[in-house]
Amino acid sequence: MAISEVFRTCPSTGLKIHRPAENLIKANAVAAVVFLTVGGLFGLMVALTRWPTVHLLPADWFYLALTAHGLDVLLVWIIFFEMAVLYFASAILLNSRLATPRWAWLGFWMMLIGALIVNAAVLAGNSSVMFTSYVPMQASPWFYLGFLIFAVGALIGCFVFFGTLVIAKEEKTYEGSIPLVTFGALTAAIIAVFTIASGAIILIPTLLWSVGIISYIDPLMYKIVWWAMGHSSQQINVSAHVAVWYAIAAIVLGAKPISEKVSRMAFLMYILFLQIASAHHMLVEPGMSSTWKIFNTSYAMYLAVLGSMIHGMTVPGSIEAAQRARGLTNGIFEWLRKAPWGNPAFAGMFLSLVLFGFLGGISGVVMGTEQLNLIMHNTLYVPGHFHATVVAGTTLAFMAITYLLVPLIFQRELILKGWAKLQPYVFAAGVAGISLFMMGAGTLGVPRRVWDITGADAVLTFDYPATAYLMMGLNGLSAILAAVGGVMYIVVVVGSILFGERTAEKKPEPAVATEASVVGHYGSAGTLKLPGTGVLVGVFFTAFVLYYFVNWKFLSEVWPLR
Ligand code: HEM
Ligand SMILES: [Cu+2]
Repeated sequence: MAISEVFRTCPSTGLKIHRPAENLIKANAVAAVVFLTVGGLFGLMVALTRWPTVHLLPADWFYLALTAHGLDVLLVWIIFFEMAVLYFASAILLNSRLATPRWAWLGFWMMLIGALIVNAAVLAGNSSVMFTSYVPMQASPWFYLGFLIFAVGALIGCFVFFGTLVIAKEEKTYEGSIPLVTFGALTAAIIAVFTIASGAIILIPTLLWSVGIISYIDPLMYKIVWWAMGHSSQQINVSAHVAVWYAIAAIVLGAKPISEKVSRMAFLMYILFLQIASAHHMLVEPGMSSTWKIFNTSYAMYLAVLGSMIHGMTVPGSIEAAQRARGLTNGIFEWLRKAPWGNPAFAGMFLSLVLFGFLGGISGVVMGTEQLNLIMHNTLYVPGHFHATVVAGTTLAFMAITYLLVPLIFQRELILKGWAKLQPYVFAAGVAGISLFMMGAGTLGVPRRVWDITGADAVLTFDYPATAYLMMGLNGLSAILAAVGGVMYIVVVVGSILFGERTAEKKPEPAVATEASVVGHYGSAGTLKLPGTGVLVGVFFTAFVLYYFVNWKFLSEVWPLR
Protein backbone atom coordinates (compact mmCIF):
# COMPACT_ATOMS: atom_id res chain seq x y z
CA MET A 1 0.00 0.00 0.00
CA ALA A 2 1.17 3.50 -0.70
CA ILE A 3 1.82 5.70 2.33
CA SER A 4 -1.21 7.84 1.54
CA GLU A 5 -3.42 4.79 1.85
CA VAL A 6 -2.01 3.64 5.16
CA PHE A 7 -2.38 7.10 6.67
CA ARG A 8 -5.00 9.82 6.46
CA THR A 9 -5.03 13.29 7.97
CA CYS A 10 -7.60 14.18 10.56
CA PRO A 11 -9.34 17.36 9.37
CA SER A 12 -9.98 18.73 12.85
CA THR A 13 -6.75 17.96 14.73
CA GLY A 14 -4.30 17.81 11.83
CA LEU A 15 -3.05 14.46 13.17
CA LYS A 16 -1.79 11.78 10.82
CA ILE A 17 -3.89 8.70 11.36
CA HIS A 18 -2.59 5.18 10.81
CA ARG A 19 -5.46 3.10 9.49
CA PRO A 20 -4.49 -0.20 11.13
CA ALA A 21 -4.30 1.66 14.46
CA GLU A 22 -7.65 3.20 13.73
CA ASN A 23 -9.21 -0.19 13.08
CA LEU A 24 -7.87 -1.54 16.34
CA ILE A 25 -9.22 1.45 18.22
CA LYS A 26 -12.61 0.82 16.65
CA ALA A 27 -12.63 -2.89 17.52
CA ASN A 28 -11.60 -2.33 21.12
CA ALA A 29 -14.06 0.51 21.64
CA VAL A 30 -16.94 -1.49 20.19
CA ALA A 31 -16.12 -4.54 22.33
CA ALA A 32 -15.95 -2.24 25.35
CA VAL A 33 -19.40 -0.78 24.70
CA VAL A 34 -20.95 -4.23 24.21
CA PHE A 35 -19.68 -5.41 27.59
CA LEU A 36 -20.76 -2.16 29.25
CA THR A 37 -24.27 -2.92 28.00
CA VAL A 38 -24.28 -6.43 29.41
CA GLY A 39 -22.57 -5.46 32.67
CA GLY A 40 -24.77 -2.40 33.15
CA LEU A 41 -27.89 -4.55 32.84
CA PHE A 42 -26.60 -6.85 35.56
CA GLY A 43 -25.89 -3.76 37.70
CA LEU A 44 -29.46 -2.60 37.32
CA MET A 45 -30.76 -6.03 38.33
CA VAL A 46 -28.51 -6.06 41.37
CA ALA A 47 -29.69 -2.62 42.46
CA LEU A 48 -33.33 -3.59 41.97
CA THR A 49 -32.78 -6.67 44.09
CA ARG A 50 -31.22 -4.63 46.87
CA TRP A 51 -34.30 -2.39 46.91
CA PRO A 52 -36.37 -4.26 49.52
CA THR A 53 -39.73 -3.27 48.01
CA VAL A 54 -38.76 -4.70 44.61
CA HIS A 55 -36.35 -7.49 45.57
CA LEU A 56 -36.09 -8.62 41.95
CA LEU A 57 -33.83 -11.70 41.87
CA PRO A 58 -33.69 -14.87 43.99
CA ALA A 59 -30.56 -15.30 46.12
CA ASP A 60 -28.50 -17.51 43.80
CA TRP A 61 -29.18 -15.25 40.82
CA PHE A 62 -28.32 -12.20 42.87
CA TYR A 63 -24.79 -13.42 43.57
CA LEU A 64 -24.41 -14.59 40.00
CA ALA A 65 -25.52 -11.20 38.66
CA LEU A 66 -23.27 -9.39 41.14
CA THR A 67 -20.26 -11.41 39.95
CA ALA A 68 -21.08 -10.87 36.28
CA HIS A 69 -21.71 -7.16 36.88
CA GLY A 70 -18.36 -6.50 38.56
CA LEU A 71 -16.42 -8.48 35.97
CA ASP A 72 -18.07 -7.13 32.86
CA VAL A 73 -17.89 -3.49 33.82
CA LEU A 74 -14.80 -3.09 35.96
CA LEU A 75 -12.66 -5.55 34.06
CA VAL A 76 -13.95 -6.01 30.53
CA TRP A 77 -15.53 -2.64 29.64
CA ILE A 78 -12.80 -0.58 31.20
CA ILE A 79 -9.82 -2.54 29.91
CA PHE A 80 -11.11 -2.84 26.34
CA PHE A 81 -11.65 0.90 26.36
CA GLU A 82 -8.20 1.45 27.83
CA MET A 83 -6.67 -0.48 24.93
CA ALA A 84 -8.40 1.96 22.59
CA VAL A 85 -7.01 4.85 24.68
CA LEU A 86 -3.47 3.39 24.55
CA TYR A 87 -3.52 3.03 20.76
CA PHE A 88 -5.00 6.51 20.40
CA ALA A 89 -2.46 8.10 22.73
CA SER A 90 0.47 6.40 20.98
CA ALA A 91 -0.06 5.92 17.25
CA ILE A 92 -2.59 8.71 16.69
CA LEU A 93 -1.27 11.46 18.96
CA LEU A 94 2.30 10.81 17.84
CA ASN A 95 1.42 10.66 14.09
CA SER A 96 3.07 7.26 14.04
CA ARG A 97 2.36 3.82 12.74
CA LEU A 98 1.31 1.26 15.33
CA ALA A 99 3.91 -1.36 16.23
CA THR A 100 2.93 -4.85 15.04
CA PRO A 101 -0.82 -4.53 14.41
CA ARG A 102 -0.88 -8.34 14.17
CA TRP A 103 0.12 -8.74 17.79
CA ALA A 104 -2.40 -6.09 18.71
CA TRP A 105 -5.10 -8.15 17.01
CA LEU A 106 -3.91 -11.27 18.79
CA GLY A 107 -4.23 -9.35 22.08
CA PHE A 108 -7.70 -8.23 21.10
CA TRP A 109 -8.91 -11.75 20.31
CA MET A 110 -7.41 -13.16 23.49
CA MET A 111 -9.20 -10.53 25.51
CA LEU A 112 -12.46 -11.23 23.72
CA ILE A 113 -12.19 -15.00 24.08
CA GLY A 114 -11.08 -14.69 27.72
CA ALA A 115 -14.02 -12.40 28.50
CA LEU A 116 -16.45 -14.81 26.86
CA ILE A 117 -15.05 -17.75 28.82
CA VAL A 118 -15.33 -15.90 32.15
CA ASN A 119 -18.90 -14.88 31.34
CA ALA A 120 -19.84 -18.41 30.35
CA ALA A 121 -18.30 -19.77 33.56
CA VAL A 122 -20.26 -17.28 35.66
CA LEU A 123 -23.52 -17.84 33.82
CA ALA A 124 -23.11 -21.61 34.15
CA GLY A 125 -23.82 -20.99 37.81
CA ASN A 126 -20.95 -22.43 39.80
CA SER A 127 -18.62 -19.42 39.82
CA SER A 128 -20.48 -16.78 41.83
CA VAL A 129 -17.34 -15.82 43.74
CA MET A 130 -17.84 -12.10 43.14
CA PHE A 131 -15.30 -9.70 41.81
CA THR A 132 -12.65 -10.34 44.46
CA SER A 133 -12.97 -14.15 44.17
CA TYR A 134 -11.49 -14.62 47.67
CA VAL A 135 -10.41 -18.15 48.53
CA PRO A 136 -11.64 -20.51 49.95
CA MET A 137 -14.60 -19.72 47.70
CA GLN A 138 -13.94 -21.64 44.54
CA ALA A 139 -14.96 -20.96 40.97
CA SER A 140 -14.74 -23.36 38.06
CA PRO A 141 -11.28 -23.60 36.45
CA TRP A 142 -12.72 -21.90 33.36
CA PHE A 143 -13.30 -18.76 35.40
CA TYR A 144 -9.62 -18.37 36.30
CA LEU A 145 -8.47 -19.53 32.88
CA GLY A 146 -10.64 -16.98 31.10
CA PHE A 147 -9.37 -14.28 33.44
CA LEU A 148 -5.75 -15.23 32.62
CA ILE A 149 -6.31 -15.33 28.86
CA PHE A 150 -7.91 -11.90 29.07
CA ALA A 151 -4.98 -10.56 31.10
CA VAL A 152 -2.34 -11.89 28.71
CA GLY A 153 -4.24 -10.27 25.84
CA ALA A 154 -4.18 -6.95 27.70
CA LEU A 155 -0.46 -7.36 28.40
CA ILE A 156 0.19 -7.79 24.67
CA GLY A 157 -1.71 -4.53 24.11
CA CYS A 158 0.56 -2.75 26.59
CA PHE A 159 3.66 -3.98 24.78
CA VAL A 160 2.28 -2.87 21.43
CA PHE A 161 1.86 0.55 23.04
CA PHE A 162 5.47 0.60 24.31
CA GLY A 163 6.68 -0.58 20.89
CA THR A 164 4.78 2.23 19.20
CA LEU A 165 6.47 4.81 21.45
CA VAL A 166 9.84 3.40 20.40
CA ILE A 167 8.96 3.49 16.70
CA ALA A 168 7.64 7.03 16.93
CA LYS A 169 10.82 8.16 18.61
CA GLU A 170 13.06 6.42 16.07
CA GLU A 171 11.10 7.63 13.10
CA LYS A 172 10.90 11.14 14.63
CA THR A 173 7.18 11.48 14.07
CA TYR A 174 6.86 14.13 16.78
CA GLU A 175 8.96 16.97 18.17
CA GLY A 176 10.28 17.39 21.69
CA SER A 177 9.03 15.10 24.45
CA ILE A 178 5.84 13.04 24.20
CA PRO A 179 2.62 15.00 24.74
CA LEU A 180 1.01 14.99 28.17
CA VAL A 181 -1.86 12.68 27.21
CA THR A 182 0.63 10.12 25.92
CA PHE A 183 2.59 10.51 29.13
CA GLY A 184 -0.54 9.78 31.15
CA ALA A 185 -1.24 6.73 29.00
CA LEU A 186 2.36 5.62 29.52
CA THR A 187 1.80 5.85 33.28
CA ALA A 188 -1.30 3.69 32.91
CA ALA A 189 0.53 1.12 30.79
CA ILE A 190 3.47 0.84 33.21
CA ILE A 191 1.08 0.31 36.11
CA ALA A 192 -0.79 -2.22 33.98
CA VAL A 193 2.31 -4.38 33.61
CA PHE A 194 2.75 -4.48 37.39
CA THR A 195 -0.96 -5.18 37.82
CA ILE A 196 -1.04 -8.02 35.35
CA ALA A 197 2.08 -9.58 36.88
CA SER A 198 0.43 -9.55 40.31
CA GLY A 199 -2.69 -11.01 38.73
CA ALA A 200 -0.69 -13.87 37.26
CA ILE A 201 1.06 -14.54 40.58
CA ILE A 202 -2.26 -14.95 42.32
CA LEU A 203 -4.46 -16.47 39.61
CA ILE A 204 -2.16 -19.17 38.30
CA PRO A 205 -1.96 -20.96 41.70
CA THR A 206 -5.69 -20.43 42.15
CA LEU A 207 -6.36 -22.04 38.79
CA LEU A 208 -4.20 -25.01 39.79
CA TRP A 209 -6.08 -25.19 43.08
CA SER A 210 -9.46 -25.24 41.37
CA VAL A 211 -8.27 -28.05 39.11
CA GLY A 212 -7.07 -29.93 42.21
CA ILE A 213 -3.30 -29.80 41.68
CA ILE A 214 -2.63 -27.51 44.64
CA SER A 215 -4.45 -28.41 47.82
CA TYR A 216 -4.46 -25.20 49.85
CA ILE A 217 -4.18 -21.47 49.34
CA ASP A 218 -3.67 -19.24 52.34
CA PRO A 219 -6.57 -16.75 52.46
CA LEU A 220 -4.51 -13.91 53.94
CA MET A 221 -1.72 -14.29 51.41
CA TYR A 222 -4.35 -14.47 48.69
CA LYS A 223 -5.92 -11.20 49.78
CA ILE A 224 -2.63 -9.33 49.90
CA VAL A 225 -1.54 -10.40 46.44
CA TRP A 226 -5.04 -10.06 45.03
CA TRP A 227 -5.13 -6.43 46.11
CA ALA A 228 -1.71 -5.75 44.63
CA MET A 229 -3.59 -6.41 41.41
CA GLY A 230 -7.00 -5.07 42.46
CA HIS A 231 -5.85 -1.73 43.77
CA SER A 232 -3.24 -1.09 41.08
CA SER A 233 -5.79 -1.74 38.40
CA GLN A 234 -7.78 1.17 39.83
CA GLN A 235 -4.73 3.36 39.49
CA ILE A 236 -4.59 2.37 35.80
CA ASN A 237 -8.13 3.63 35.52
CA VAL A 238 -7.34 6.89 37.25
CA SER A 239 -4.27 7.52 35.09
CA ALA A 240 -6.22 6.72 31.95
CA HIS A 241 -9.21 8.87 32.82
CA VAL A 242 -7.04 11.81 33.89
CA ALA A 243 -5.25 11.53 30.52
CA VAL A 244 -8.70 11.57 28.92
CA TRP A 245 -9.63 14.75 30.87
CA TYR A 246 -6.54 16.50 29.53
CA ALA A 247 -7.24 15.21 26.01
CA ILE A 248 -10.82 16.48 26.00
CA ALA A 249 -9.86 19.88 27.45
CA ALA A 250 -7.20 20.17 24.74
CA ILE A 251 -9.31 19.01 21.82
CA VAL A 252 -12.46 20.96 22.72
CA LEU A 253 -10.91 24.17 24.08
CA GLY A 254 -7.25 24.10 23.10
CA ALA A 255 -6.48 24.06 26.85
CA LYS A 256 -2.88 23.66 27.98
CA PRO A 257 -2.01 22.57 31.53
CA ILE A 258 -0.90 25.28 33.97
CA SER A 259 2.51 23.68 34.08
CA GLU A 260 3.18 20.64 31.98
CA LYS A 261 6.08 19.63 34.27
CA VAL A 262 3.92 19.61 37.36
CA SER A 263 1.26 17.55 35.61
CA ARG A 264 3.85 15.02 34.49
CA MET A 265 5.20 14.82 38.00
CA ALA A 266 1.71 14.15 39.30
CA PHE A 267 1.40 11.19 36.92
CA LEU A 268 4.76 9.93 38.11
CA MET A 269 3.50 9.97 41.69
CA TYR A 270 0.92 7.37 40.75
CA ILE A 271 3.65 4.97 39.69
CA LEU A 272 5.81 5.64 42.74
CA PHE A 273 3.26 5.44 45.50
CA LEU A 274 0.40 3.27 44.56
CA GLN A 275 1.45 -0.30 45.15
CA ILE A 276 2.07 -0.02 48.85
CA ALA A 277 -1.10 1.98 49.21
CA SER A 278 -3.10 -1.11 48.28
CA ALA A 279 -2.80 -1.98 51.97
CA HIS A 280 -5.90 0.17 52.50
CA HIS A 281 -7.93 -2.87 51.50
CA MET A 282 -6.56 -4.74 54.51
CA LEU A 283 -7.36 -2.22 57.21
CA VAL A 284 -9.51 -4.50 59.34
CA GLU A 285 -7.49 -7.64 58.67
CA PRO A 286 -6.64 -9.24 62.00
CA GLY A 287 -3.59 -10.95 60.49
CA MET A 288 -1.73 -7.72 59.80
CA SER A 289 -0.28 -5.40 62.42
CA SER A 290 -1.44 -1.84 62.96
CA THR A 291 2.08 -0.59 62.28
CA TRP A 292 2.06 -2.26 58.87
CA LYS A 293 -1.36 -0.82 58.09
CA ILE A 294 -0.66 2.70 59.23
CA PHE A 295 2.74 2.91 57.58
CA ASN A 296 1.56 1.56 54.28
CA THR A 297 -1.60 3.57 54.06
CA SER A 298 -0.68 6.90 55.61
CA TYR A 299 2.39 7.82 53.64
CA ALA A 300 2.08 6.11 50.32
CA MET A 301 -1.65 6.52 50.02
CA TYR A 302 -1.70 10.24 50.65
CA LEU A 303 1.11 10.83 48.16
CA ALA A 304 -0.89 9.04 45.47
CA VAL A 305 -3.93 11.11 46.51
CA LEU A 306 -1.80 14.23 46.17
CA GLY A 307 -1.17 13.25 42.55
CA SER A 308 -4.92 13.23 41.91
CA MET A 309 -5.42 16.52 43.72
CA ILE A 310 -2.80 18.14 41.50
CA HIS A 311 -4.65 16.96 38.40
CA GLY A 312 -7.92 18.02 39.99
CA MET A 313 -6.57 21.57 40.17
CA THR A 314 -4.65 21.76 36.93
CA VAL A 315 -7.41 20.42 34.69
CA PRO A 316 -9.97 23.12 35.63
CA GLY A 317 -7.04 25.56 35.80
CA SER A 318 -6.11 24.77 32.21
CA ILE A 319 -9.71 25.27 31.14
CA GLU A 320 -9.94 28.58 32.97
CA ALA A 321 -6.69 29.77 31.39
CA ALA A 322 -7.87 28.82 27.89
CA GLN A 323 -11.25 30.47 28.39
CA ARG A 324 -9.75 33.67 29.82
CA ALA A 325 -7.31 33.84 26.90
CA ARG A 326 -10.41 33.74 24.72
CA GLY A 327 -11.70 36.91 26.42
CA LEU A 328 -14.09 35.42 28.97
CA THR A 329 -12.61 37.45 31.79
CA ASN A 330 -15.64 38.95 33.54
CA GLY A 331 -15.91 38.09 37.20
CA ILE A 332 -14.63 34.92 38.76
CA PHE A 333 -16.76 32.44 36.86
CA GLU A 334 -17.62 33.76 33.39
CA TRP A 335 -15.16 31.24 31.95
CA LEU A 336 -17.10 28.43 33.58
CA ARG A 337 -20.62 29.74 32.87
CA LYS A 338 -19.78 30.16 29.20
CA ALA A 339 -18.04 26.81 28.87
CA PRO A 340 -19.42 24.52 26.13
CA TRP A 341 -21.97 22.79 28.38
CA GLY A 342 -23.93 21.61 25.34
CA ASN A 343 -20.95 19.66 24.06
CA PRO A 344 -21.30 16.16 25.56
CA ALA A 345 -17.54 15.57 25.52
CA PHE A 346 -16.90 18.67 27.60
CA ALA A 347 -19.91 18.25 29.88
CA GLY A 348 -19.10 14.60 30.56
CA MET A 349 -15.48 15.45 31.27
CA PHE A 350 -16.29 18.24 33.72
CA LEU A 351 -18.94 16.21 35.54
CA SER A 352 -16.48 13.34 35.77
CA LEU A 353 -13.89 15.66 37.29
CA VAL A 354 -16.24 17.14 39.89
CA LEU A 355 -17.89 13.87 40.93
CA PHE A 356 -14.62 11.98 41.04
CA GLY A 357 -13.07 14.63 43.26
CA PHE A 358 -15.93 15.43 45.59
CA LEU A 359 -17.59 12.03 45.94
CA GLY A 360 -14.87 9.52 45.07
CA GLY A 361 -11.82 11.34 46.38
CA ILE A 362 -13.14 12.52 49.71
CA SER A 363 -14.86 9.24 50.55
CA GLY A 364 -11.69 7.36 49.58
CA VAL A 365 -9.50 9.28 51.99
CA VAL A 366 -12.07 8.91 54.76
CA MET A 367 -12.30 5.17 54.22
CA GLY A 368 -8.54 4.86 53.92
CA THR A 369 -8.06 6.15 57.47
CA GLU A 370 -7.55 3.11 59.64
CA GLN A 371 -9.79 4.19 62.51
CA LEU A 372 -12.62 5.50 60.33
CA ASN A 373 -12.48 2.41 58.16
CA LEU A 374 -13.94 0.45 61.06
CA ILE A 375 -17.31 2.14 60.70
CA MET A 376 -17.70 1.53 56.97
CA HIS A 377 -15.69 -1.57 56.17
CA ASN A 378 -17.71 -4.07 54.13
CA THR A 379 -20.79 -1.88 54.25
CA LEU A 380 -22.53 -0.46 51.19
CA TYR A 381 -20.34 2.60 51.75
CA VAL A 382 -17.59 0.76 49.85
CA PRO A 383 -19.53 0.29 46.59
CA GLY A 384 -20.84 3.85 47.12
CA HIS A 385 -17.26 5.10 47.11
CA PHE A 386 -16.04 3.12 44.15
CA HIS A 387 -19.03 3.85 41.95
CA ALA A 388 -18.03 7.50 42.41
CA THR A 389 -14.50 6.69 41.22
CA VAL A 390 -14.93 4.05 38.52
CA VAL A 391 -18.36 5.02 37.24
CA ALA A 392 -18.73 8.78 37.79
CA GLY A 393 -14.98 9.19 37.24
CA THR A 394 -13.63 6.67 34.75
CA THR A 395 -16.76 5.46 32.97
CA LEU A 396 -18.17 8.95 32.47
CA ALA A 397 -14.81 10.23 31.20
CA PHE A 398 -14.60 7.35 28.72
CA MET A 399 -18.16 8.02 27.60
CA ALA A 400 -17.25 11.67 27.11
CA ILE A 401 -14.27 10.99 24.88
CA THR A 402 -16.34 8.60 22.78
CA TYR A 403 -18.21 11.65 21.55
CA LEU A 404 -14.90 12.82 20.07
CA LEU A 405 -13.79 9.39 18.83
CA VAL A 406 -16.97 8.93 16.78
CA PRO A 407 -16.20 11.85 14.44
CA LEU A 408 -12.38 11.58 14.64
CA ILE A 409 -11.85 7.83 14.39
CA PHE A 410 -15.11 6.33 13.17
CA GLN A 411 -15.56 9.38 10.90
CA ARG A 412 -19.26 9.61 11.53
CA GLU A 413 -21.46 12.48 12.64
CA LEU A 414 -23.37 11.91 15.87
CA ILE A 415 -27.01 11.00 15.44
CA LEU A 416 -29.65 12.11 17.98
CA LYS A 417 -27.61 15.16 18.98
CA GLY A 418 -30.25 16.19 21.51
CA TRP A 419 -29.88 12.86 23.32
CA ALA A 420 -26.12 13.15 23.21
CA LYS A 421 -26.30 16.60 24.84
CA LEU A 422 -28.45 15.34 27.69
CA GLN A 423 -26.74 11.99 28.21
CA PRO A 424 -23.85 13.08 30.45
CA TYR A 425 -26.26 14.90 32.77
CA VAL A 426 -28.69 11.99 33.05
CA PHE A 427 -25.94 9.45 33.65
CA ALA A 428 -24.07 11.70 36.08
CA ALA A 429 -27.24 12.36 38.09
CA GLY A 430 -28.00 8.64 38.30
CA VAL A 431 -24.47 7.73 39.30
CA ALA A 432 -24.19 10.54 41.83
CA GLY A 433 -27.42 9.13 43.28
CA ILE A 434 -26.23 5.53 43.53
CA SER A 435 -22.94 6.66 45.06
CA LEU A 436 -24.50 8.93 47.65
CA PHE A 437 -27.34 6.62 48.63
CA MET A 438 -25.10 3.58 48.91
CA MET A 439 -22.71 5.62 51.06
CA GLY A 440 -25.65 6.82 53.13
CA ALA A 441 -27.00 3.31 53.64
CA GLY A 442 -23.49 2.11 54.47
CA THR A 443 -23.09 4.80 57.10
CA LEU A 444 -26.24 3.38 58.70
CA GLY A 445 -24.63 -0.05 58.69
CA VAL A 446 -26.20 -1.77 55.68
CA PRO A 447 -23.70 -4.43 54.52
CA ARG A 448 -22.50 -4.81 50.96
CA ARG A 449 -23.08 -7.98 48.90
CA VAL A 450 -26.15 -9.02 50.81
CA TRP A 451 -29.19 -10.29 49.04
CA ASP A 452 -31.81 -9.29 51.60
CA ILE A 453 -31.32 -6.72 54.33
CA THR A 454 -34.64 -7.55 55.93
CA GLY A 455 -33.09 -10.92 56.82
CA ALA A 456 -36.40 -12.71 56.18
CA ASP A 457 -34.73 -16.12 55.99
CA ALA A 458 -31.99 -15.43 58.56
CA VAL A 459 -31.68 -16.89 62.03
CA LEU A 460 -30.49 -13.63 63.50
CA THR A 461 -32.07 -10.48 62.16
CA PHE A 462 -31.17 -6.88 62.67
CA ASP A 463 -33.48 -3.88 62.50
CA TYR A 464 -32.08 -1.05 60.43
CA PRO A 465 -33.45 2.45 60.90
CA ALA A 466 -36.25 3.31 58.46
CA THR A 467 -33.88 5.75 56.73
CA ALA A 468 -31.80 2.79 55.56
CA TYR A 469 -34.81 1.44 53.66
CA LEU A 470 -35.44 4.87 52.20
CA MET A 471 -31.81 5.01 51.03
CA MET A 472 -32.11 1.61 49.33
CA GLY A 473 -35.24 2.78 47.50
CA LEU A 474 -33.59 6.02 46.38
CA ASN A 475 -30.61 3.93 45.30
CA GLY A 476 -32.92 1.79 43.16
CA LEU A 477 -34.45 4.89 41.53
CA SER A 478 -31.00 6.34 40.87
CA ALA A 479 -29.95 3.02 39.34
CA ILE A 480 -32.85 3.29 36.91
CA LEU A 481 -31.76 6.84 36.02
CA ALA A 482 -28.15 5.72 35.53
CA ALA A 483 -29.35 2.85 33.36
CA VAL A 484 -31.39 5.29 31.24
CA GLY A 485 -28.24 7.40 30.84
CA GLY A 486 -26.31 4.26 29.88
CA VAL A 487 -28.89 3.27 27.28
CA MET A 488 -28.83 6.81 25.81
CA TYR A 489 -25.06 6.54 25.44
CA ILE A 490 -25.25 3.15 23.77
CA VAL A 491 -28.04 4.18 21.38
CA VAL A 492 -26.25 7.38 20.35
CA VAL A 493 -22.84 5.77 19.94
CA VAL A 494 -23.86 2.53 18.25
CA GLY A 495 -26.45 4.38 16.15
CA SER A 496 -23.87 6.94 15.03
CA ILE A 497 -21.32 4.29 14.11
CA LEU A 498 -23.88 2.40 12.06
CA PHE A 499 -26.05 5.15 10.63
CA GLY A 500 -24.25 8.47 11.19
CA GLU A 501 -23.38 10.60 8.17
CA ARG A 502 -19.82 10.06 7.04
CA THR A 503 -17.48 12.95 7.77
CA ALA A 504 -15.23 14.30 5.02
CA GLU A 505 -11.85 12.65 4.59
CA LYS A 506 -8.54 14.22 3.60
CA LYS A 507 -5.37 12.67 2.24
CA PRO A 508 -2.17 13.42 4.19
CA GLU A 509 -0.99 16.96 3.68
CA PRO A 510 0.91 19.46 5.78
CA ALA A 511 -1.08 19.73 8.97
CA VAL A 512 -2.91 22.95 9.66
CA ALA A 513 -2.47 24.21 13.20
CA THR A 514 -5.94 24.24 14.68
CA GLU A 515 -6.85 24.73 18.31
CA ALA A 516 -7.41 21.03 18.78
CA SER A 517 -3.87 20.29 17.59
CA VAL A 518 -2.70 21.31 21.06
CA VAL A 519 -3.40 17.72 22.09
CA GLY A 520 -0.35 16.60 20.10
CA HIS A 521 1.99 19.31 21.45
CA TYR A 522 1.04 20.80 24.78
CA GLY A 523 3.38 23.14 26.60
CA SER A 524 2.09 25.16 29.53
CA ALA A 525 -0.57 27.81 29.75
CA GLY A 526 1.92 30.09 31.47
CA THR A 527 -0.45 31.93 33.79
CA LEU A 528 -1.43 31.59 37.40
CA LYS A 529 -4.19 34.20 37.35
CA LEU A 530 -6.93 31.67 37.92
CA PRO A 531 -9.27 33.00 40.61
CA GLY A 532 -12.15 30.71 39.62
CA THR A 533 -10.08 27.57 40.06
CA GLY A 534 -8.83 29.00 43.36
CA VAL A 535 -12.40 29.29 44.63
CA LEU A 536 -13.28 25.78 43.45
CA VAL A 537 -10.26 24.35 45.23
CA GLY A 538 -11.24 26.25 48.40
CA VAL A 539 -14.75 24.79 48.31
CA PHE A 540 -13.27 21.34 47.82
CA PHE A 541 -10.96 21.56 50.83
CA THR A 542 -13.70 22.94 53.05
CA ALA A 543 -16.00 20.07 52.12
CA PHE A 544 -13.16 17.64 52.64
CA VAL A 545 -12.25 18.84 56.13
CA LEU A 546 -15.85 19.06 57.33
CA TYR A 547 -16.76 15.61 56.11
CA TYR A 548 -13.59 14.09 57.54
CA PHE A 549 -14.37 15.39 61.01
CA VAL A 550 -18.03 14.42 60.81
CA ASN A 551 -16.83 10.85 60.42
CA TRP A 552 -14.62 11.05 63.50
CA LYS A 553 -17.74 12.15 65.32
CA PHE A 554 -19.63 9.10 63.99
CA LEU A 555 -16.76 6.93 65.14
CA SER A 556 -16.87 8.42 68.62
CA GLU A 557 -20.54 7.52 68.81
CA VAL A 558 -19.81 3.86 68.13
CA TRP A 559 -18.07 3.50 71.47
CA PRO A 560 -19.53 6.17 73.74
CA LEU A 561 -17.13 7.18 76.54
CA ARG A 562 -19.10 7.75 79.64
C1 HEM B 1 -26.14 1.44 35.67
C2 HEM B 1 -25.00 1.55 36.30
C3 HEM B 1 -24.66 0.79 37.57
C4 HEM B 1 -25.46 0.42 38.61
C5 HEM B 1 -26.93 0.70 38.77
C6 HEM B 1 -24.63 -0.29 39.56
C7 HEM B 1 -25.07 -0.82 40.76
C8 HEM B 1 -24.34 -1.65 41.60
C9 HEM B 1 -24.82 -2.28 42.80
C10 HEM B 1 -26.21 -2.07 43.38
C11 HEM B 1 -23.83 -3.06 43.30
C12 HEM B 1 -23.92 -3.99 44.50
C13 HEM B 1 -23.46 -3.45 45.78
C14 HEM B 1 -23.49 -4.56 46.80
O1 HEM B 1 -24.52 -5.17 46.99
O2 HEM B 1 -22.43 -4.77 47.41
C15 HEM B 1 -22.71 -2.93 42.43
C16 HEM B 1 -21.49 -3.56 42.60
C17 HEM B 1 -20.37 -3.31 41.82
N1 HEM B 1 -20.29 -2.44 40.74
FE1 HEM B 1 -21.81 -1.40 39.91
N2 HEM B 1 -23.35 -0.34 39.08
C18 HEM B 1 -23.33 0.31 37.87
C19 HEM B 1 -22.24 0.50 37.05
C20 HEM B 1 -20.96 0.05 37.34
C21 HEM B 1 -19.79 0.30 36.55
C22 HEM B 1 -19.79 1.10 35.23
C23 HEM B 1 -18.74 -0.28 37.18
C24 HEM B 1 -17.29 -0.32 36.81
C25 HEM B 1 -16.74 0.46 35.95
C26 HEM B 1 -19.25 -0.94 38.37
C27 HEM B 1 -18.50 -1.71 39.23
C28 HEM B 1 -19.00 -2.47 40.26
C29 HEM B 1 -18.24 -3.42 41.03
C30 HEM B 1 -16.75 -3.76 40.84
C31 HEM B 1 -19.10 -3.96 42.00
C32 HEM B 1 -18.74 -4.95 43.10
C33 HEM B 1 -18.99 -6.34 42.73
C34 HEM B 1 -18.68 -7.22 43.90
O3 HEM B 1 -18.96 -6.83 45.06
O4 HEM B 1 -18.16 -8.32 43.66
N3 HEM B 1 -20.61 -0.71 38.43
N4 HEM B 1 -23.05 -2.05 41.38
CU1 LIG C 1 -7.65 0.55 46.49
